[in-house]
Amino acid sequence: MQNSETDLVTVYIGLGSNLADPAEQIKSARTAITHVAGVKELAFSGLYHSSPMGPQDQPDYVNAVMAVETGLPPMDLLRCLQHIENDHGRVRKAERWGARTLDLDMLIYDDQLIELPDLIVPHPGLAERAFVLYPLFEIAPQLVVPGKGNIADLLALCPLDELKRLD
Ligand code: A4P
Ligand code: MG
Repeated sequence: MQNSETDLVTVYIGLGSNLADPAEQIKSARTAITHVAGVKELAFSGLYHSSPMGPQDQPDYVNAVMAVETGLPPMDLLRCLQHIENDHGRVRKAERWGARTLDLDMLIYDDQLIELPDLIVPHPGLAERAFVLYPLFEIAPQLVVPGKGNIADLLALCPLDELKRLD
């Protein structure tokens, strides 16, 4: 059982939405995550407007990144995030990278490298995605991404594209 302070780890979660009032979906997901037992918010980035990666016949996205502290093991936390996606009307379709009300990706879990059938951490697309790296850098400029290197170095290699921080 994980119940001592020494078992707490920092986890970074990527939030994305491009349907049904995306900014509200992100804010509501933030609240839902902070209500998960054993999860405490450490930081939350600004909201970022981004062009869709993948199929282009879908609305633009709103993205953000959140840091939390938790004692939950990785798979338990993933299941909690998937419940929150479902509660926000997430429908999983066959098309890869299609439109969604809410996507919650576990970007980083402590210093761990995880390769399970249902969970790969750090998230495989992290280093190539401006809509992940820029909000992540905003809340954790000194971060070292396990297996990938300093966030500042990763950012320097990733064009801003059409990413815009919303006020
Ligand atoms: N899974 C494995 N590793 C993880 C992880 N680290 N975090 C598994 C979360 N889930 C992880 O996810 C598919 C499976 O990935 C799950 O069963 C889980 O066990 P999903 O949420 O059902 O489907 P998905 O999100 O469509 O798949 P995928 O390939 O993970 O897509 P991404 O990478 O999440 O990208 N454009 C912009 N501008 N902004 C976006 O946020 N997001 C996507 C989705 C596409 N285009 C985008 C954005
Ligand atoms: Mg996903």
